[in-house]
Amino acid sequence: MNNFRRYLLIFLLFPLLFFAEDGSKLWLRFPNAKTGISADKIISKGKNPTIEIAKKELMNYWQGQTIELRTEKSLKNLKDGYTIKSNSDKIIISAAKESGLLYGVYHILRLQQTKSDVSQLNITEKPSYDVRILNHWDNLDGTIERGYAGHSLWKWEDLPNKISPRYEEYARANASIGINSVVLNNVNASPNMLRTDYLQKVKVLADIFRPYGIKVYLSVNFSSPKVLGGLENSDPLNKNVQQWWKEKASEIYKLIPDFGGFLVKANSEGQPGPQDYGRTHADGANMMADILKPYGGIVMWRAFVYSPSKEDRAKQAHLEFVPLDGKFRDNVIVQIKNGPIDFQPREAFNPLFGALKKTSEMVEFQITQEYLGFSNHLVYLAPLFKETLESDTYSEGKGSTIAKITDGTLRPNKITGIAGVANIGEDENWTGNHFAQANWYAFGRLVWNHELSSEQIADEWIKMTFTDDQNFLNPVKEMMLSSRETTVDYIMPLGLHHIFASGHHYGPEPWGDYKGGRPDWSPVYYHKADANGIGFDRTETGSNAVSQYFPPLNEIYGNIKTCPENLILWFHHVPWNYQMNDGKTLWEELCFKYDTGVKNVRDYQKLWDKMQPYVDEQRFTEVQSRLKIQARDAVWWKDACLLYFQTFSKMPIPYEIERPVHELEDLKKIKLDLKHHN
Ligand code: GCW
Repeated sequence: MNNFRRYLLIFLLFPLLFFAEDGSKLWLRFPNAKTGISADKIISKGKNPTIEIAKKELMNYWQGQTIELRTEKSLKNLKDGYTIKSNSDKIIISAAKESGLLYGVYHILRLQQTKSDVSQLNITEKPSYDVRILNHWDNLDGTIERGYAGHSLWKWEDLPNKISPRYEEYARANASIGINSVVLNNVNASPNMLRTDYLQKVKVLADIFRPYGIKVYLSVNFSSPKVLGGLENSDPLNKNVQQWWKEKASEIYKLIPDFGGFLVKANSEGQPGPQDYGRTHADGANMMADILKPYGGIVMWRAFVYSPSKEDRAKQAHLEFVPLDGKFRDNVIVQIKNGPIDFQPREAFNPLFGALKKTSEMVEFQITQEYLGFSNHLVYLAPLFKETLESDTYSEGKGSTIAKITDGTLRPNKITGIAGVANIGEDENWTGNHFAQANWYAFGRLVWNHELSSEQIADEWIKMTFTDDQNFLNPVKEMMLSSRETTVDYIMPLGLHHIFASGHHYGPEPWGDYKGGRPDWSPVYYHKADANGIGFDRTETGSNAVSQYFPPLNEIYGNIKTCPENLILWFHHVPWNYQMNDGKTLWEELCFKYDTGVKNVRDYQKLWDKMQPYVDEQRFTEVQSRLKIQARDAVWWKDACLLYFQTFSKMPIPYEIERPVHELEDLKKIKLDLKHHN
C-alpha cells in the first residue's frame, strides 16, 4: 500500500473508530462532551456532593442559558421532586432536596438532547413513588439468578479496596431516570451477605451511590441468626434472635447511616421463614420492622409464596396474606408480583392488590426477561408495566387502579414504593440486548411518573439512545410498542401461561409433566389441554380463583362470555370449537395468534435491516443477529405448541397459516444446557 492510500484509509476509518459504539453509554449521549457552559453561568449556593455532580453535568453538557440551582425547603411537598422555570436567559431549578436538583438537571439535559424548547419552562415534578427500587438478583459468587447480561456488576472479591468505574456509571444512569434505591443481592439470599466483611464492601458501594441520591438495601436470609450467629434457631419471637438482629442493624447503620432496609423472601421456594417456627409472615416482618424503625429503615416483605398443595397456585398468596391485613407495622410494605403466578408474558393482575386495606402494598415487576426470551428477544416492557398499573381492582369502587392503590392516592400509605428486578450485568452494553436498555429506562421513567405513556417513553429513549431522525424514530417506535403483544402471541397467547421448559424457562415445553416432581412447576398443570379443550378453569366450577377479585371483576372474569379474550385460557377451560368474537374457533384463533407472532418478528427483521443507514455498525449487527434468534425461537414456539395441542384438538392447522417446519418428536428431544432449579 502506498502512503497516500494508507493515509486515505486512516482518514476514512477514523470516524468509525471515533464513533465505535458498544452501547455502554446507554441513553446518556449528551452532545459533545466538555462543551457545556462555564462555571460562572451556574448559580448555586449549596456545597454538597450531589450539587457538585449536578454542576459537573452542566459544565460538561449543558449548552443553553444560565442555570440557577436553588434549595427551597418550602418545596418539601414535592418530596425529591423539583420545579423548573425558565426564560431565554435563565433557568431556575428548585427543590427541597439536593437529589431533586440533580433530577432537575437531568430533566433539562434530556430536553436538550431531545431537542425540546427550553425557553419557557414551567414544570413541576413530583415522583409517583417514594421508594423507586431496582432489585438485583445477584449472588455473592458473581452469578445472577435470571440474569442475561453477563456476571454481576458487583465485584465482591475486589471490594472494598478495588473500585470498578462502573459503580459510579451505574449510579449516574439510575439517577438520570429517577431511581433512588437498590437492593444489591438476590432474594434467595446468602446469610453471608450480613457478614462484617461483606458489610464493609456494601458500605463502599453505598458511599459511591449516595451523592446520586441512591440508598442501598439488602435481601436477608431469615435464618441468618442461626447460620451466621450460631443461635439455636431463628424464631422471630426468640429474644436472642431479636438481639442478634438488633446488633446486626446497629453494625449496619454505623457503616451506612442512611441504609434503606431489608427485602425478605420467606417461606417461599424453600427459603426459611417465620413459619418454620409456627409464626406468621407478620410476626417475621414486624420483628425486623421494630429493629429498623429507630433508624428509619423499612422492610419489604415479599408476597410471592406458594407451596405444592391442592390449592391453585394463583390463589395462595391471597389466602396467606389477607388474614394478616392490619397486623403489619407501618414500616412494612408487602411486595407483590404484578401477577399471581410469576412474571408470565401476560397474567391477570394479582388479586392481592387492593385486598390488603390496612397494609402498604408495592408492585414488583421483572425487568429481566426470564419468561420473555432472555436478552435474545426484543420486547419493550412499558406496555406490560402500564397494563398492570392501569388495571382497575375495584377495591374501592370503580377507578381503584393498582397505580392509585400503591402510590398513596387511595390509601394514605406511610411508605410508597415500586420494584423492578434488574436486567443489568457486566456486559459492555449493560443489558445484553441494546433494546433491553429501554426496559431499564422505562421502569425508571414510569416509577417516577406512572402517567407517562409507553409511547412517550419509547420516543424519548430512541431519540436519546439512537437518533431523532423520523425515518428511524417512527418505525422503531412502532416496533417497540407492538413487541410485547407480539411476544405474547408467539409464546403464550389468550391467557396461556407457564408452559416453558423447566428450570431455565427458555423455550417451549407444553408437554412437560413432572410426575413425581412438583406438579405446580409442570406446564400440563397450567394449560390442562385434553380432548375437550384447553385452559385452567378458575371459575366456580374450578379453583374459583375468580372469587378473589372484587365485583364486578369476579363476574366478568368468571363468565366465559365476558372474560377478556386475552385472558380466556387463564380463567376458563375452553372447548376447542368454542366460537371466539371474530367468528373463529378457539383452535383456529390459537393458530392465528402464534402465526401472527411469527410474522411480526419477521417484519421486525425487515424493518431493522432498513434502519441500517441510521445506526452505527456495531449496534446494527448486534440487534440484527438477536432478531434472527428471536425469529427462529418464534417458529420453535409456534410449532411446539400447535403440534402438541393438535394432538388433543385433532383439528387441522388452517391453510392460511405457515406450515410447521419441525416434527413434534424432535422438538421434545431438545434439552438446553442452561442450569436452574425450577
Ligand atoms: O420466578 C421465579 C424464578 C426464581 C426466583 C423466584 C422469586 C429469585 O424462577 O428464580 O427466585 O421467582 O421471585 O423469588
